Amino acid sequence: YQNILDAVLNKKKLLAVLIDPDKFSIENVSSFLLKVNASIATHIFVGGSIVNDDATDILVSEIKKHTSLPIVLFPGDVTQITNQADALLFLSLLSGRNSEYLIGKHVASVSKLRNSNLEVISTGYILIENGKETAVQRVTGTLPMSRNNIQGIVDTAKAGELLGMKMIYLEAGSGATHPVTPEIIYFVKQEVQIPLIVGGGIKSKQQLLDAYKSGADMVVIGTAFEENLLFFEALKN
Ligand code: 1GP
Repeated sequence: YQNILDAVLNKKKLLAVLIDPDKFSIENVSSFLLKVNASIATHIFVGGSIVNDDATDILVSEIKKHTSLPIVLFPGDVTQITNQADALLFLSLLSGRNSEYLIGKHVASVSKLRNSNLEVISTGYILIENGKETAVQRVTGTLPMSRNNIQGIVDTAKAGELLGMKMIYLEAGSGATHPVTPEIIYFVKQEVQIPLIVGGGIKSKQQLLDAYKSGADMVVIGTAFEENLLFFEALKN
């Protein structure tokens, strides 16, 4: 977390490459990580909405062999927590009203976290409508916030900060048709002092730059890299 705070303080923008254990095969780790290591990526996130029980543990152990970037868990469920990683986003789904994803899963994860070395980073997670139904929506049984409800999104982010959360994550959903708008990012950034993460549906350099310019401290990209390794090159300059 200190590493992220320092970057924010120095106005350095961060990029997390998301690896979903459900979509990624172990055989591809070394070649994929070669690309990641040579890119502008600063972090690796590992997680997904639906993942088999041991898949995260096995995948993170393999990733560690091929990179020195920090590996941060971005779990869809308690089963995705593994001590092999460096840190864990302790996500609370603030856009929904499903108590399981606000506090229930957190309580259930304590037996795993109590004796672990993972750095646990409390993160307010806000799902925003993007044009199609997302896996987060299906799995959590919650609705995203309307992209027109900017004040509602800003207030939700602020409530997370007031609750003591360390970061806010604005999520359009993996493979989103429309990423979170620059306007939403801008107004949330004006309101909260904690680091702001933005992800979901970012597929071009322009969209990445727009997110940064509007105030995102860290951007998360998964699908665009999964679909086209050349995207790493496109981001180089
Ligand atoms: C999803 O924000 C992340 O949780 C990344 O989304 O796969 O669309 O890049 P993409």
